Amino acid sequence: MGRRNQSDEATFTDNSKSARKAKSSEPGTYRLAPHSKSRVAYFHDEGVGNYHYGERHPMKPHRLTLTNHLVLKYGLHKKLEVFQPRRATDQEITDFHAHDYIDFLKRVTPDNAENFAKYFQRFNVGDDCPIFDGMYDFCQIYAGATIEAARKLIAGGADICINWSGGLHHAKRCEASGFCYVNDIVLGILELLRHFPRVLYVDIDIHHGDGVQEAFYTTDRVMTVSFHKYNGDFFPGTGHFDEIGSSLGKYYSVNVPLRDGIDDNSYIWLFRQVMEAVINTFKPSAIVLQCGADSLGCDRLGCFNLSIEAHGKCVQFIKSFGIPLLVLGGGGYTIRNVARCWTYETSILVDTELDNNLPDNEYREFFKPDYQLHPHLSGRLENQNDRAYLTRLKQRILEQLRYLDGAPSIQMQEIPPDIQGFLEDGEDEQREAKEDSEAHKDIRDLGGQVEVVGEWYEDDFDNDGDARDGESRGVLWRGEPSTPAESTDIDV
Ligand code: V1D
Ligand code: CA
Repeated sequence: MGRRNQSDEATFTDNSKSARKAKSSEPGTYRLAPHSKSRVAYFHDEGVGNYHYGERHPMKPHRLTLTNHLVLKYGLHKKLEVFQPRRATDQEITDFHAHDYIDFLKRVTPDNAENFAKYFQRFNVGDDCPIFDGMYDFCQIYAGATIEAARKLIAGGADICINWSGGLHHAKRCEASGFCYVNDIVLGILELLRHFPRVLYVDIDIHHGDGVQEAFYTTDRVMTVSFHKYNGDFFPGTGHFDEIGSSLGKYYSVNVPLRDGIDDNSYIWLFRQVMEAVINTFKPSAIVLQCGADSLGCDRLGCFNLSIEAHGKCVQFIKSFGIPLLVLGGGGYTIRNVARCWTYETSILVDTELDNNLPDNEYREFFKPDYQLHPHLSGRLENQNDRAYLTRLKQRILEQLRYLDGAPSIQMQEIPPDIQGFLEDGEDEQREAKEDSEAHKDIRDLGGQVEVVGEWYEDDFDNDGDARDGESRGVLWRGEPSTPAESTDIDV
């Protein structure tokens, strides 16, 4: 593309050295030779872009049609193995979600909604998560694609799998949230855990990846890292730096809280510093990357200043480690830029340069007036993340990772096949025993106060003064009924 400049090169180089370093003979751990081309599988359902959340709602599934259209018009399909995914079954979806919640999602429609009104609050449907025609079909489509993509990686059928319709990171076990109903990411990671000892989740959506963090808050087999805007108020209100995980999962949640207007160089620098350290410490055997495009400049809901090129460099950096990779969509509300961004990232994943002039296409009017792949998106907002803030943030994260390095739970050797099942009985017991012994430290015993590491409270990272809800974190979902009310059947 010829858009790279020298300062980019200086701040953000390819990571093939790390890829070589990361070579391992551990089962379920593959590394691509640094310079070989990846085999990339692309999961797209032709109908997924036809669902509508509602006229005034910012989430527009049509962006998926636009993205796929550009991918095809650029000829990228020739470098991809393209799959029409099958829908997720109820059984697959209830591997994470509560039966009564899924029963509700299946049965409620705009026409019968009034009969279900008493459940709206409980399952958090309403303005953010409206009931729309085909809502559950939509969920089955995007979740089915993520599950199939995870299975493709497990089978060794691809090095990288892409599902731009997935990445709905806010959905909880028994509750919709932030435009998300079914958490395909959690379902995909659960699938990956059947085979891969450790899964890293990375989230570059401008919103905190709360649903995924919460689902894996108490396990050391999944590390979650979210970069997001945080001021204690911005949706979903979580993602403070000191949310680090608990029990076996302590130190395995990493939060990178950012202020408005972060620019390309700052973001890329921080992303690279943090992710290189995370990957070298945690040594994931698979990576799931949520590529929410609301972190771009000029997003309808976002307030960062990133260009499409910078967003793509994060994808490039993760790819450069050569670890099996599942790439997902997420937020993104200026849909012409979402389509540009995810098309560009598809090209990065297949190592192909694209002309900055968009090819002729039926949706050309969406891309006026410039008709380019890389419109100018930055400079709209002042960068409120100064160098001192970013440097301290980086240091604190590296300190957290050092705790993880010394933690007895992070044994990097092979996990014997017979204990690879996720949260099987033995692990449950082990966790409970550890929880008992650490009960005095548990956030739930601190009346909503969050456990601190070292002295990290007394500075920049304690500037919100909010009372976070400790109850909502560290949730376990298997074999553990929630409240009696949540485990009753739906009755209309
Ligand atoms: F502006 C709107 C118009 C109609 C309906 C909803 C919105 C809207 C904008 N921002 N809703 C929000 C956020 N919700 C609130 C609520 C007000 N409170 C009481 C809560 O601020 C939700 C933003 C969701 C972002 C979703 C996501 O981008 O992270 C995403 N990732 O993957 C899929 C979606
Ligand atoms: Ca995020």
